[in-house]
Amino acid sequence: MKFHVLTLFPNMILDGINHSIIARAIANNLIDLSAVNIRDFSSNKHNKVDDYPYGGGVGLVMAAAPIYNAYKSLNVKKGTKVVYLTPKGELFSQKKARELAKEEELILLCGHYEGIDQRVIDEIVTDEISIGDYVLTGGELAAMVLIDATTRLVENVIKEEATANESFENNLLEYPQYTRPAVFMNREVPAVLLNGNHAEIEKFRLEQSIKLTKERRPDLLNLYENCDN
Ligand code: 6GU
Repeated sequence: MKFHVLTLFPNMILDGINHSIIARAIANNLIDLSAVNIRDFSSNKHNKVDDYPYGGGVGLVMAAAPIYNAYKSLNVKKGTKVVYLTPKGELFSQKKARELAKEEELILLCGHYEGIDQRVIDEIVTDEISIGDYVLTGGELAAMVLIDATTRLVENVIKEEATANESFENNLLEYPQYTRPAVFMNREVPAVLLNGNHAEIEKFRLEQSIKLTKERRPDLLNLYENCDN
């Protein structure tokens, strides 16, 4: 899977995400990451990419042409999704990450300032995604969140079992985990985890998941009860 990021801060993406599992996925050619600097496609002698909003108002708007030209330079196949990261977008989810992980190639457009000229959005963008109900200074961190969540679902990046049972996959939060030692600061590992009875362990973990979800995310629990687990 190939990610192309259109951004004014390519190094934020390249330095930010090239670590740990994502770095290994890149090294193993399971994903490819390129960051294109929108500023390189400005036709202005000062490399200006933003301007005052028509109609007035605070802040600057990113102009359409440099973004469009940066997009065209990628020369992607027809049908390639272009995701604009914006607080106005659809809320990102594990389901959306699963969907995007099936794509061969993906373009991520990061905005800054007060937004992007609507006409280039209408011309090239296929999906608008937000990562939560708060405002970031730009789309780069959101793009990195999307790349991270999507990459770990790409085949062979991590063991499939590792993504099957985790939080959100079945609308339950994950059960607590323990490792050695068996006693830490007078706190013991739950005895059921030490007895080797796998049916009992599974039952305990499901109970813990349901309890935690009930306390913290009752909205998810409704989804869990209404699906066939
Ligand atoms: Cl995708 N962009 C910005 N600028 N702020 C956000 C966001 C995206 N998602 C949540 N807040």
